[in-house]
Amino acid sequence: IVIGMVSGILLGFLLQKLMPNSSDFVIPLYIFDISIRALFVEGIFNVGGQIFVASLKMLVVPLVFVSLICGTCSLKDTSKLGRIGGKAIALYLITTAIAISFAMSLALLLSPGEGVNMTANTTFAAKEAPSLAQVFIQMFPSNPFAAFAQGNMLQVIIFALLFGIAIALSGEAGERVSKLFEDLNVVIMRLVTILMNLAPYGVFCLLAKLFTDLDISTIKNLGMYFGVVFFALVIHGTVTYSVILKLFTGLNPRIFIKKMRDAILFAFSTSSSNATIPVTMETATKKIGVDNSIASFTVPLGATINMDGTAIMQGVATVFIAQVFNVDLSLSDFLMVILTATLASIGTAGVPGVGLIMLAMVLEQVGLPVEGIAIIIGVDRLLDMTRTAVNVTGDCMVTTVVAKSEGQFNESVFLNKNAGQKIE
Ligand code: DAS
Repeated sequence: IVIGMVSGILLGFLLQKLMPNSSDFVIPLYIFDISIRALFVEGIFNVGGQIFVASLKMLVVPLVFVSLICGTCSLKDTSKLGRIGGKAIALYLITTAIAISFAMSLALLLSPGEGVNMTANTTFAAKEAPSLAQVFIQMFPSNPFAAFAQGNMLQVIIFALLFGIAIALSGEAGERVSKLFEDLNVVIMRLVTILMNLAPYGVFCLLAKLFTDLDISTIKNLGMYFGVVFFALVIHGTVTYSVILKLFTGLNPRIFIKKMRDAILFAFSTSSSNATIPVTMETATKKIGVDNSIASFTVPLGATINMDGTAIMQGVATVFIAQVFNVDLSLSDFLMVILTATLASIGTAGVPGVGLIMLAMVLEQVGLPVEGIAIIIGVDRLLDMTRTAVNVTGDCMVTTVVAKSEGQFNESVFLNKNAGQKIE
C-alpha cells in the first residue's frame, strides 16, 4: 500500500508538471495535455479509483450485518452473561463515544484540513437536520430490505442487533442459524482481505488522480491529519484508559499497560483485533488475573464491537474531509457522526483496514463526499496499526473492569510481575 501511495503521488506530481496549463493554447502541448488527461487521469486513474472506493462501500452493509449478528448471538441465554454483556457493552460504547468526541474536538481545535479548498465530484447534500426524536425513530427500520438497499446503516445495525438477540433466544433453530452466520462471517472477512489485497492498486489510482490536481501544500495538511489522529490515539490509549481503570478498579494503570505489551505489539503488527484475540485472552487471564469465564466472552465481544481507535480515526477524518471540502458541519451533524461512528464501531469486525470501509459509511451518513477517503487512505495503514493497538487495549481494560466488578479477578496475579511471562 505504501508503494502504491508513493508511486501514485510521484506520478500525479509528474503529470501535473508535464501537462501545461491547458489555457496555454500552444496546439501540440494542448493536444498532449488533453490526451494525457483523457487517457490517464480521467481514464485509468479515475475509473480505477472510483471502482476501489465503490468496492469499499460495497462491503459495508453485509460486513456490519453479519459481523454484528455474530457478536450479538454470542451473548448466550444465561442472565449472568446478560448482566456481564450489559456491563461490557455499556462500557465499550461509553469509551467509544468519549474517544470520538475527544478526537472531533481536537480536530476542530487544530483544523488539519483548513485551507485545502478541494471541490468534490458530488455536491455536498446538506441534509436538513432531523430532530433527536426523529433520529431515534428513524433508527428503527420499517423495512429492513429498504435499509439494506439504501445503506441506512443505523437501521441495519438496529435490525442486526434485534435479529442476533432473537437468534440467541431461539434454542436449536437459533444454534443452526448462528452457525450459518459464523460461516458467513468467515466468507465476508475473506472478501475484506481480498479487497485489502487490491488496496495498493486502488490507492495508486486514487492518489495519482488526486495529485495531478492537488498542490504540494496538501501534504502538509495530510501530515497534520496524521499527527492529530496519532496524538488522539496515544492520549486515549494511555490517559483515558488509565483514568477509567483507576476509577473503577483502583488498579495501578502503569502495571496494566506494562502487562499489555505483548498484546499491543501483536495488534500493532497484525492491524487485526480478531487475530490478536488469543494473545489478548492470554494477557487478560494469565498476566492480569481475569477469570476465563469473563475473558472468553468479553474479549471476543470487544474485538467485534469495541473500536475506540477506529472511532478516533473516523472522528478526525470526518472533520478533516469536511474542512478540505469547505463544508461546515452543524451540531446535529456532529451528533450524527458520534452516533453513527459509535454504532458503526459495533459492526466493525477486527480485521485490517475495515475502519476505512466504515468511514465511507460515516461520511455518507452526513452527506460528505466519500472520495475524500482518497486523501487519507495513503497514510491509513500506519494509523490502522496504531488504532488496532488502542482497540485491543480497550478490550482488555473493559474486561478487567467487568471481571473486578463480578469478583472474578485474581489481584495476586495482577501484582505478580512475572505472571504468565511466556505466552503459551
Ligand atoms: N484494524 C481494525 C482492528 O482490527 C481496526 C480498523 O480497521 O480501524 O481493530
